[in-house]
Amino acid sequence: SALPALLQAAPKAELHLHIEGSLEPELMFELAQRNHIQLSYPDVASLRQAYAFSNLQSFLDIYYAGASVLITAADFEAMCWAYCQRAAADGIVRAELFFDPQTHTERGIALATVLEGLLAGIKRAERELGLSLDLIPCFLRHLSEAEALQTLQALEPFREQIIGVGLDSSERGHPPLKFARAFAAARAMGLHVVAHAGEEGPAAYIWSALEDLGVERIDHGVRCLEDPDLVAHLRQQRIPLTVCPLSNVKLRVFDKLQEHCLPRLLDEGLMVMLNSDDPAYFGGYLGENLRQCFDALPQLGAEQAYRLLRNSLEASFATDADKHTWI
Ligand code: ES4
Ligand code: ZN
Repeated sequence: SALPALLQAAPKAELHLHIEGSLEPELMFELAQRNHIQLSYPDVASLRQAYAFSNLQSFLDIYYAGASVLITAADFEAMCWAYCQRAAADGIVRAELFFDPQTHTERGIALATVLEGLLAGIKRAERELGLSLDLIPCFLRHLSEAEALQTLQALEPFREQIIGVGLDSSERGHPPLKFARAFAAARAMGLHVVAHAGEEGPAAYIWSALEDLGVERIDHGVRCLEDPDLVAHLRQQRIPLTVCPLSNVKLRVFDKLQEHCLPRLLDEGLMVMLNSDDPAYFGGYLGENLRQCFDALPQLGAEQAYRLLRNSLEASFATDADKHTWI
């Protein structure tokens, strides 16, 4: 089909991208060497071989170990700039980048260092690539709500450098309700709020993210299909679901792309779009997600392509003025 070539060039937004998940093995080894950090794998090839995951947790263990090579602002800048170049090559005009402050502060890296580096990468990409970029720090849900509240407090001096907060990491056993007060505090600061829900966790966690946290978008959300009342609610309220097909296959949410529920989500009239999640770990950036989905899923055609791309721009937290230049 000629569709993928057209899709590649069309303007689009990426709304579910963990910047630490864009750290390619080559850069990881370069930073490890420069910072005198010993990785658990001898080289790029053996590290890549370890990227065979059985579930979310088996990925997270390797992903947090990989992030340990990030020490200086220049390290964060290099990672961010590398992602932005890949994004621009895929026709991305707008990206909202997740990062995990606690992964770094727990290792003794100052939040100011993390932000200095990421913002330097962002400024360069805005200037040299014309991208529109913003940052969304996420709370780690395997840690306590008290730690999330401390993180939010640490972010207060950087309020103007972020547009929202999210919730990520191990989903099962950590329902959204656990973070109700942290999210209420974030909303009181005027921040946008999103949360991972219904990736490995049940549809009830999607309800809880909406009702207990007040989120504006659901990250993943693919398990909503298990609850018809929830599907009706998501459709009526036009709540965006930031779907990540290659991630879902790598983490065994679906056995293969041919079995992914994306066509059904679209048929149900839901506000879905494609995202790469952790592209360095899951086998491809946004363009690759689009290509592989349109190859594997014959139910997808031009109509669905248009909706996915339009939804991505519409569901973004960009200003209406910016959205109008893209849509
Ligand atoms: C993540 Cl795929 C996914 N799910 C939950 N938390 C995450 N952090 C980075 N990638
Ligand atoms: Zn994610």
